[in-house]
Amino acid sequence: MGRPVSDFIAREARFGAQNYEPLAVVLSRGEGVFVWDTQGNRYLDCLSAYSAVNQGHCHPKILAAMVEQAGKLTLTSRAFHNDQLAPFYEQIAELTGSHKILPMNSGAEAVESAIKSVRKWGYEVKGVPDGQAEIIVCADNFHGRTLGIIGFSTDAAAREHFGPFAPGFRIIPFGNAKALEEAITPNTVAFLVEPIQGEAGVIVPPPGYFANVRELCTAHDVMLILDEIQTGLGRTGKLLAEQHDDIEADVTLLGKALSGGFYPVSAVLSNNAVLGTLRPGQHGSTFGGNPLACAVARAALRVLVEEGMIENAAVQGARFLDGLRSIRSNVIREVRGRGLMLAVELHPQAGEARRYCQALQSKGILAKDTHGHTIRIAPALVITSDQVDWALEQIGATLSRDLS
Ligand code: IF1
Repeated sequence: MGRPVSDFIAREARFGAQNYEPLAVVLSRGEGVFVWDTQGNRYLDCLSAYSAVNQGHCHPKILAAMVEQAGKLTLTSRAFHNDQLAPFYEQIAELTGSHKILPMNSGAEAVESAIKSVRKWGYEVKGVPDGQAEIIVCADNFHGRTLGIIGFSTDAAAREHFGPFAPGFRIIPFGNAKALEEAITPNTVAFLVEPIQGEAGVIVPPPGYFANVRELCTAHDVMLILDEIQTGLGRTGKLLAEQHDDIEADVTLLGKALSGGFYPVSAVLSNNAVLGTLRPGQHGSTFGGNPLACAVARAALRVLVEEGMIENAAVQGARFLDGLRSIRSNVIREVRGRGLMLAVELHPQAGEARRYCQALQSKGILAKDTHGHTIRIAPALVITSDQVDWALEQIGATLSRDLS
């Protein structure tokens, strides 16, 4: 038995900025799909750190790579070369077919870096007049927390009293190709979009949407930037979510699971044209591309592929989705998702989804509510059939009761 949970929570509250409202659980250990709290209770983690631990908590091979590299060389800055960067580039290029790679740290930094790069491409290659570049984004987007990004958020909580914001963004509805066509102007340099909107509540666009988007972007010489920070690296049952639609983005953003949750590692991937416009001194990061990050990311990518996690996400995701859809409950409004990126939306009159997450916690499942009425379910991609079935039993038992 460790210290009481309330002790950690009260001490956090005393000094910490109150920008989160976590469930009342204090975790101290993780392994695979499971985490344990300070009291020794085990939970099936159905959030996976917002899909950063796709490979499962504390994957032994990623851990070994991290420990080995940490004892050799961790950070050189990009003022010098390091021996881990080239193999990191080669591995991503081989896996994804991309031609140029820019390593950063957080997801938001990858998004910011892509915005800078497509603007530069717009001015120097497409011929947009300087200062006039426009980027189209979607309503209910989530791309991170930096000033540039929140400026084009439509979520009041994310934006309110953080302005003024940068101009140059146009907001259209998600899943509507006609709206994209109408929003494109000669100054449009890019369309930035999530393949499945995560924070919005796991919104899967209508079939054919991305094929249309790809055609429009090609026809108008607009760079298609897919933010695969959450959907990428196996989460939806494919390496990249774009593969479900048989398309290729011009710019792909990776983060989160690129390190398996050990370390913040993100990357911008592109064709030669977009990242090819960057010259020395125009962009950078102290930690981006450091040897520790590169070694961790290489191991994280290797186990994802070698251990069949992407295929497992497709198989177990289908099992989970079927199981959720067969739960008979008057509180469930809709079940959505692809692969192991799943969500259960509750009827507004069922009460707050958070209450159901608390009830799930008492049954040994950690999940996160979003937008009041939706429970997100995204376990690590190493989950087994038995674990899926067990989770379905607990979720079924919880949602068959009306907690309102
Ligand atoms: C938080 C959501 C998930 C992302 C996409 C970029 C980023 C994210 C598609 C930025 C980050 C996180 C951050 C987390 C909540 C969370 C989230 F609920 F907001 F939507 F995952 F579901 N693009 N998503 O989802 O990456 O800079 O954080 O590394 O607490 O803000 P980051």
